[in-house]
Amino acid sequence: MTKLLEGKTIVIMGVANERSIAWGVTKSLHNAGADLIFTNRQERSYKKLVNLLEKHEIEAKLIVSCDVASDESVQEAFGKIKDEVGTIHGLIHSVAFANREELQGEYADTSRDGFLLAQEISAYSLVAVTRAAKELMTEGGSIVTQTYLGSERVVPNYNVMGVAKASLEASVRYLAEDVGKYGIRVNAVSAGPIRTLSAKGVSGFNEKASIIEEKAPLRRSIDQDQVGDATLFFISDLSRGVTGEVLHVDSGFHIIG
Ligand code: NDP
Ligand code: KAL
Repeated sequence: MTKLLEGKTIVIMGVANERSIAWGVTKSLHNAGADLIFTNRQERSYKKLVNLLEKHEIEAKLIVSCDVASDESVQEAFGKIKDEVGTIHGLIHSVAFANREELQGEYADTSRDGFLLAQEISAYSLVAVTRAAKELMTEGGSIVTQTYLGSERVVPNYNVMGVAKASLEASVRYLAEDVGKYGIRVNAVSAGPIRTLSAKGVSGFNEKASIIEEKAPLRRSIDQDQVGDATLFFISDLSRGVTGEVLHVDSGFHIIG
């Protein structure tokens, strides 16, 4: 039997290390037979990725550097992908950033620069990469981003990132309308708390993670593999009738009042 993503080429943005959600996605897409292209920002992430790929015997089609804060960097990265690979069928956007000092205390204290930075890296970046990727999706495609419940509810400490995720989810809907006519779908996975490098050192994480085990319908924590498989669903044709959607992969926590 042919695999779900046999013959499909997918770009994955946001592997920092083995704990990254994007690494969970990598394993799911690789097991489904996809060819993978990666983008990193930091040299440290590049080195971690190369080691991980070697350890798991996964061969990347290409690894390019991409800082989503820069239009030139995005253009250069997707230009390189176009020149060296050509057509792509999917894109995983698993990138977010806010200054640590904005992820505590009151949201009302958010600085103008901190607000703009969180929006730029965590929300506008999806717009920029969708625009670049759609040129390479000549056979249609699927774009998936990663979001969190703090966009819909006030979650202590998530603050400026909650507002950026609200913007990201609204962008998913507007982008879905724009690119739907080219056979391209845009969706988001809203994951429950997962201990990753980003989550490290920000206060409030432990509390949110333990509430899931107590209160979520499934009474168990969320892991990268669950998010990887939900992302695989969005990337594959199994979800061909779905676009502009936000799917919660959070043991059902979001339904609890
Ligand atoms: P990681 O720290 O593993 O990944 C974050 C990634 O963002 C890193 O790979 C980092 O790249 C990248 N990044 C940050 N700034 C830039 C930039 N300017 N240009 C390009 N890449 C950049 O954390 P997660 O896996 O947790 O985060 C991935 C996504 O999942 C984020 O959108 C996050 O908000 C979301 N999410 C996470 C949850 C969790 O509980 N962990 C829950 C719900 C959603 P580099 O290392 O090279 O700097
Ligand atoms: C309520 C929760 C607890 C945590 C609060 C805020 C989490 C914000 C996520 C945001 C992406 C974190 C950062 O931007 C961290 C950054 O300031 C410092 N870290 C880094 O620079 C590292 C080295 C790099 C790799 O990180 C990035 N991002 O580039 C939310 C929890 C329960 C769920 C989470 C963690 C959601 C989420 O969006 O990640």
